[in-house]
Amino acid sequence: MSKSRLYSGMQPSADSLQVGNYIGALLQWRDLQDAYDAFFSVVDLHALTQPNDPAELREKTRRTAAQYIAAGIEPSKSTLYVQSHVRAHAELAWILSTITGFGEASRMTQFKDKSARYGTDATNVGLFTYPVLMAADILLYQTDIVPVGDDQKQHVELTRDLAERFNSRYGTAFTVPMATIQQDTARIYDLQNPTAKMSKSAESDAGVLWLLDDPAVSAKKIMRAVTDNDGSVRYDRESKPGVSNLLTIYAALTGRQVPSIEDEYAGRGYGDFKKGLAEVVVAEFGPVRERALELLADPAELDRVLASNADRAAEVADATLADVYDKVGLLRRR
Ligand code: ATP
Ligand code: LTN
Repeated sequence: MSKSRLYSGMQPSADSLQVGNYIGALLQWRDLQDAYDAFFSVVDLHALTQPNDPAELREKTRRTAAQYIAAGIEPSKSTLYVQSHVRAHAELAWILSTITGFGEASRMTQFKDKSARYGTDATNVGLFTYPVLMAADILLYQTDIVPVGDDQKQHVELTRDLAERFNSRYGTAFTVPMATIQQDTARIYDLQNPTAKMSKSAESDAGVLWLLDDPAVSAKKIMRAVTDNDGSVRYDRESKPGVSNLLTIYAALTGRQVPSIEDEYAGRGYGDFKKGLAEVVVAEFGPVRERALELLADPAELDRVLASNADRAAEVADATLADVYDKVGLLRRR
């Protein structure tokens, strides 16, 4: 039996990924890549919805791809590619935009948040159609499951609605995908502000643990992480968000259960606990960082891998797009 399809992606919005991306996305992608026919993209077209320096965007795109591979996504097993290398994404997004309601798109909370933050004049139309492009990403590959954080759930719901609408209006062209949402325990918070999600585009980077940071810098950030005055290493998301967040990171990176870590550090204070976590983080990220830097030292080889994966992706995507063009009534070029 052929494997089910899986699709996910991340924006190249920073030079390095952060520990939340690693725990919340990459570790699961890596574990799922054997059981599924998996497609992982670096969604550079989506990244254009934010202001970018062109040379920096190119570099961030390579760096994001290198970190996927360094974290264990194997380009010989999974299809790991750059979104803009497959033209069909932008083309299908256009078709899907013609069956997306204006009101429907206006209800997307990510758009509402971002446009409220920037103001209408600084909000570009790409931000508004962002979810339509995301739907195109997913639907081009006849995707069965989409592992994402819960902030993306609404976008996958829209994707399902668009797939069903297209299929019933024009005939079946798309598999209707399902979001597989990560559990809340996989949510990592900012080390300095442990009630806010850790994010690549945080205003200050003091609370962000970067995958590609120097190990000494990561260790220092952990030692300075905000905790509380209670002094006991105990998970309590409500009253001890800082310590709970550190415990979550510790557990996720070691595969251990939180209570066993609590036991290990019972009566030992935060200094010891943070030192222990710093060792775990350095041991886990050290090899990932080295591998990523190695890959980035040979950009020609990395580009070659991305190109051959893009060829593989385009084969699937082009077949879907051709079917869609036929179904909506575009005249075929002979
Ligand atoms: P940006 O600040 O550019 O929005 P981000 O760091 O918030 O970036 P995304 O690129 O939006 O991350 O998300 C990529 C993937 O990483 C998604 O699957 C998302 O759920 C996951 N992810 C991001 N931040 C965290 C976090 N703090 N905890 C757990 N998972 C996260
Ligand atoms: N919007 C997503 C990134 C993304 C994505 C996708 C995720 C773009 N296209 C397709 C899954 C499937 C985010 O995580 N910020």
